[in-house]
Amino acid sequence: MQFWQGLKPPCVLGLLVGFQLVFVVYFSLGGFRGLASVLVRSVQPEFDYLHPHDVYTNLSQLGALPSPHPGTLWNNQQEYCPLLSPLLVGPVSVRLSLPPSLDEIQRRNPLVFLGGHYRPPNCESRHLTAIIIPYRDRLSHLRSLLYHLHPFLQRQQLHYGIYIVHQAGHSTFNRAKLLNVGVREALQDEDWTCLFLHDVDLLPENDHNTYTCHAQFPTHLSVAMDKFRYRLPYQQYFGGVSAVTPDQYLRMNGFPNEYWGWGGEDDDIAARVRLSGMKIVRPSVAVGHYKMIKHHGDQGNKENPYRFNLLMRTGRSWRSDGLNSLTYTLLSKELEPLYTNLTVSIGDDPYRKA
Ligand code: UD2
Ligand code: MN
Repeated sequence: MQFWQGLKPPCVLGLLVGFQLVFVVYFSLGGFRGLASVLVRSVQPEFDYLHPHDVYTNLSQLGALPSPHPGTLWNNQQEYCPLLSPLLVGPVSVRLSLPPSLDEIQRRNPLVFLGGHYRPPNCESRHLTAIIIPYRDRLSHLRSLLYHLHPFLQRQQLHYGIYIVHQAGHSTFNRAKLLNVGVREALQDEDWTCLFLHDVDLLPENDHNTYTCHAQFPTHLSVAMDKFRYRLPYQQYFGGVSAVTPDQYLRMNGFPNEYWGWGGEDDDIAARVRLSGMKIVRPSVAVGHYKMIKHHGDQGNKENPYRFNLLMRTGRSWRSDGLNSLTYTLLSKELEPLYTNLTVSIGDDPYRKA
């Protein structure tokens, strides 16, 4: 006998209505995914993005500390900085228009020394992070980023340096190749333990999103951007801001050199992570908030029409196209007050129509 044969009609009706209710609730929560996200959200940290702090909060404390010269250590036996910086404030406000002048930014950051380097004045940082920014002709974005990033990184008590890799000339832009150049040049300066690959137009909104590396796996940090309504656009997405250790970088043979123009290179890098036996790790969506300064496409960075063909080849080409096939000419290296400027000639797009 089936169990419902023993039930009276009102009970059967009650059961049916009950099931219906469960389904309505289930779908209104967006099925399993929605339900999971509701449950997961409750254990993630909550941040109040409606009331952000000024991005220079807590920095006067650093300036007030006696330091013989900005950027030099008090003594050679300093203690390590705490695991979690006591200076963090969570969400910070982002200034998207009218960035201050470079002189003004320099005045606001008295402890940053030549080349855009910084070390905490009162403790030894646990992390040595190089920020590498592929760049051409985006001065107002660069000023916004420098104004925002210097105090942001100082509050995280990092030993850091900012590198602008400036593509000389007017040939098609090549973001991934510039990143390769930046890594190679930065590692000649210091034994950086973490290499950040950073778009010039992305401003982090939460200083708990620390600019440090995962010991085993490459990290993707810009997981929740205003332009994608604060969601990850797709699972393998690796664009915007990401980070690798020098070991991870070597293991994946760096980045491709063959992507000229907009698009595809970030997916190629994500594929290299997988092909070299690693995976992508990410901070939580609650922490990885970014704002992108609005912009149009650049003259010399048109959509790369070959990107899908190139992506199909990555499985075969990643071992031969990358760090081990990189060629370029360093035209100049200038230690500016807020960053190191590397001007490089990286050659020409072979497919560019004359
Ligand atoms: C997306 C990705 C970016 C990259 C790109 C495709 C996000 C937030 N970012 O950016 O990481 O994968 O697609 O190539 O999804 N740049 C210059 N001058 C130029 C052209 C580019 O400085 O003339 C630099 C600059 O650092 C810029 C970056 O290259 O942020 C990426 O170029 P984009 O901002 O034009 O492309 P976008 O926003 O679609
Ligand atoms: Mn952009």
